[in-house]
Amino acid sequence: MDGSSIDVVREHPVSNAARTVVLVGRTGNGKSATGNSILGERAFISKRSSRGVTTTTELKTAILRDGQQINVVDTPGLFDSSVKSDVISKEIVQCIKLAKDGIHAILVILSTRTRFSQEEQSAILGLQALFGSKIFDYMIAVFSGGDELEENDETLEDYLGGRDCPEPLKEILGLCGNRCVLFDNKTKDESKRVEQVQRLLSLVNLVIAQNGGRPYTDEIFAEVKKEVMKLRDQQEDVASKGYSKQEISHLNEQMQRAHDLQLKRITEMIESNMREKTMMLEQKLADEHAARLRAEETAQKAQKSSQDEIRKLRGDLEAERQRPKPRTSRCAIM
Ligand SMILES: Nc1nc2c(ncn2[C@@H]2O[C@H](COP(=O)(O)OP(=O)(O)OP(=O)(O)O)[C@@H](O)[C@H]2O)c(=O)[nH]1
Ligand SMILES: [Mg+2]
Repeated sequence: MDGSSIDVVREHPVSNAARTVVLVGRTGNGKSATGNSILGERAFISKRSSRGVTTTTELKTAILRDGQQINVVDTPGLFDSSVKSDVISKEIVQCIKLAKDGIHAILVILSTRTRFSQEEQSAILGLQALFGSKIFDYMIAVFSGGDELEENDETLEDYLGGRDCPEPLKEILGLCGNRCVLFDNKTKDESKRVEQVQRLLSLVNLVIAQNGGRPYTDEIFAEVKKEVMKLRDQQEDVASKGYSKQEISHLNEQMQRAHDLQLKRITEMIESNMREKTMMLEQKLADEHAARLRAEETAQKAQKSSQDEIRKLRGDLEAERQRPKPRTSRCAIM
């Protein structure tokens, strides 16, 4: 952390209430492995596979050595282009339900073992389209594969390549306030694992401080939360009214059905919202791509025409050189 970041944390001391982080990113980037590193146990299934391993959003909790509670929400590779929007919206609702006290940080898991792809860029921009630019204030980029970088004696800075960092990745990191951290999820060295988690938690604390202690929330979050609270209140109410067991079970069933219907409505709302925003985003990226191609074509044409010109000049020069020179007539001196 730089000096100014330390100042932010000093000026806004954060409470030691539980931290909730959500892991997002392309399938196979190491979301579940990073979740396990944070929790210090094999809580999520993480393995090499040709297809998505995590299929549903899950929450696991651990109490760290210093007593800090950490809730980790692991998600499937939701923003891969093959995933349908109804699945994404269902998992988003599930994620909000699980992170019931709000999300303190969104960990975007990137892998140093694969290239940053356009698909990843549009996925992150898709999150922005759905939840607004405020989402970036909560994002931290976590690069997995620290062990492989170390094998090559490389640091994260070397990997990112300073000025040579690909423009789309640079842009995304900039939007995340350049908060990034490297994780080696394969390490057997417990002190290294703890140190990585501490570095990440410092960034989470920075995010919390910079957001005035407020976890991430928006309209969709508020709606889901309202429904979850409503169901809980109704269930408590029924339980306190002295109904028979059978009546309670019948009423609970009815309330659960109404609750499910409401969540389905919210899910459909997210889905249609997402479809619309995705289409707009795809159009924007396609327009940018077409503009880039046009610019390249113009540059190529300009290059070709100047090459043609040079070739012609050379030809003229050569022709001039080859032309027989008129003999200079000698003057006869009489
Ligand atoms: N060498 C190395 N391998 C890693 C690291 N992190 C994850 N992996 C490997 O990457 C593969 C995929 O990891 P997962 O944690 O299952 O990835 P995921 O993002 O959860 O994948 P899905 O659940 O399919 O979305 C596994 O074989 C992990 O062991 C790391 O830091 N170093
Ligand atoms: Mg996984």
